[in-house]
Amino acid sequence: MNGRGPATKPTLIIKDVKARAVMAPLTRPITTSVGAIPSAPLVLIDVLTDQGLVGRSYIFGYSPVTLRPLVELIANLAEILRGKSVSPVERMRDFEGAFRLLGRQGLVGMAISGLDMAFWDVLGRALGLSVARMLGGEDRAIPAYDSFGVINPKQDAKDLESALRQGFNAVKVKIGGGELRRDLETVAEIRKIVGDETALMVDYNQSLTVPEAVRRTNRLAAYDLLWVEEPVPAEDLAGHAAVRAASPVAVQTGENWWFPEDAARAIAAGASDFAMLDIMKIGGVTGWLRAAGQAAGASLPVSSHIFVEASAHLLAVTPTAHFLEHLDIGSTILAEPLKIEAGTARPRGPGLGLDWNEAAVSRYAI
Ligand code: SMN
Ligand code: MG
Repeated sequence: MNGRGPATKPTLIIKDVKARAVMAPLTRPITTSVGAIPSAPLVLIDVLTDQGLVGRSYIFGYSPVTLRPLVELIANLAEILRGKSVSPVERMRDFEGAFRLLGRQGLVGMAISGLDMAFWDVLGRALGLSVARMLGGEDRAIPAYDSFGVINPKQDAKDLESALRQGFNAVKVKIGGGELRRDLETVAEIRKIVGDETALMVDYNQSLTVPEAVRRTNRLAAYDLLWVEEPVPAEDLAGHAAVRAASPVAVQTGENWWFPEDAARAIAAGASDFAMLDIMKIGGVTGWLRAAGQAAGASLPVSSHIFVEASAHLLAVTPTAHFLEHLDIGSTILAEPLKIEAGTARPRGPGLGLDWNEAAVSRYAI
């Protein structure tokens, strides 16, 4: 105290927002029953503040066709952000107002979430704290599972074995796109390779109908699966609830919930035994906190979807935190990729801990 009351940090003001697109090589290509992603279409966001501090985040466009529109959308959003304070809750309120008529699903929601992440990042940097610590948590180790695409267990056995050697005691694979017989062969082979002590999850990426999902999960249950993920289209909440009622395997969904309102609808529909939050679709850090509160209220264990660096901070403060999904989309353009130690990931600050490897960013720029 100096007689003038407690010292307060000056409010950070948004000076400008920069967005750049890259096609980042993947350390492991993403293959699913409904299509493959050979390299990662990313948009890198830099929020420049009046005090020289920069907030950073990246978002994942799934397809390269989204990159140019996302860069332009974020540049246009800069118009309504310049001169405003870096106050994520207030800026979320502005975004809700600005897009009340249009709605926020899709590219708009991705841009909003990315900006929100960058706001929290720069607040953490200003305080010299990781986002996990700024939110009242610790930089604690979060259990992670290694997430594979569609694999051929015979050819890819060495990758599964290397995951176990790295300390992972949980793995997920994507299946579907063929007959049940193939799923059974794949899962049987993987169970043999990883042993009985490793948690095993499967992801259908929305590719089945309800009756087919019920048929397949009843046969796959013999392999002791921790969850079956998105067996039917993500927006079919009644369908997920129906699978859940008839499946001996617990159902995981949530990576396609848009903003906390979708989480509320899915939980009310009884669509899932777990919740998998995607920080880019759930509304950034602000949206995640609101959805995590709902999941905790409904006793649903929460896992993350991609975005390993940012998600580690949020899982550290999620009351029912379950697993971090280890699926790397950004390490090739980051100065310091997230480390996995003994099958766990630890949030790293300051902020979200994202710094660009500018040489790599230039190399992969589009
Ligand atoms: C996924 C991840 C990244 C791209 C597409 C799909 C996914 C998962 O469903 O759960 O890993
Ligand atoms: Mg999935």
